[in-house]
Amino acid sequence: MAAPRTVLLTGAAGGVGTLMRELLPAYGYELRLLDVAPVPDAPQALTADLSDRAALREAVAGTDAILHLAGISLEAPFEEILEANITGTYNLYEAAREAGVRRVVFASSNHAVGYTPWPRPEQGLIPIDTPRRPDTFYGLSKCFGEDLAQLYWDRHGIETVSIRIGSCFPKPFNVRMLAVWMSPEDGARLFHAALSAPDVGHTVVYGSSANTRLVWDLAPARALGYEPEDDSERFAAELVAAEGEFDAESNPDHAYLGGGFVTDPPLWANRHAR
Ligand code: NAI
Ligand code: 15L
Repeated sequence: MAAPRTVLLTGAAGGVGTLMRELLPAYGYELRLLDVAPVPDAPQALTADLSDRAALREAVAGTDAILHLAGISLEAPFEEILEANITGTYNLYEAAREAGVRRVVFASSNHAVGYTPWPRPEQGLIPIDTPRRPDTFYGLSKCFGEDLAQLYWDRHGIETVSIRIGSCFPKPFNVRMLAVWMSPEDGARLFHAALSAPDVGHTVVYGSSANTRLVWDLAPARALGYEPEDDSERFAAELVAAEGEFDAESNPDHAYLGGGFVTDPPLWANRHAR
């Protein structure tokens, strides 16, 4: 596959979308933007819902690849997740199939495997083929997205890299995130690798920086050519001072990979809305 140039960025108004609008053009991409919300300072962006199939057909026409970030990014009632994340992702793949788009990068999430117990040091890193254990309807929708990607590769030859993103924000904001944080710059490196690596079929990877406290295997991401340069450890002293050390034995928020999504997803959703 020739390196993609024109990339449809869905979810362009969101947190990661805003960061990638700034960072990805330096890799040579021309971004076409789509979001149900207006994208600030981007009058050319398409304002459309993932339920609008005609708008998706227009959005994908002439693009080389899709970076699919749009959707509900926290826990929500099942009907809302169904419409935005499940049916919406299906609609987008159908538009890609009809238009002949050959590569998708799908923003999956650690919450597809959120019920994985936090590994003790002697257990080693969580492998990419660990059984899926979604922690929420949100995590379940990411499992669906990964399976949809597999189907569209096997049946239609559309390649996807599904990235189980940890926490992609300018800074980690709790001690759990010290393990799973992906700096925006490493996020751009990983999205670029996922967009440009040859012959990915459907590949699932974890997405984070090379954190000192890493709990999962970054080898599948590195195999795409991803070379992370950041480590969350520079934020550790401040976060540990505020919150205490990470404690998988006695803090229920630290018992599973999915953190607070496992213990209290509605509370997490509210607390996290920012
Ligand atoms: P966000 O909530 O800030 O942005 C999502 C964007 O999608 C919003 O701008 C929203 O308007 C748009 N959107 C929602 N429903 C839509 C629909 N039906 N049609 C069109 N647009 C719609 O989320 P964030 O943090 O930017 O995450 C981006 C993607 O990465 C999401 O799919 C999320 O699940 C995934 N992800 C993010 C992580 C993170 O740490 N930020 C971690 C793991 C996964
Ligand atoms: C996610 O999937 C969410 O979209 C994001 O907002 C973070 O909460 C992240 O996971 C996380 O686990 O920290």
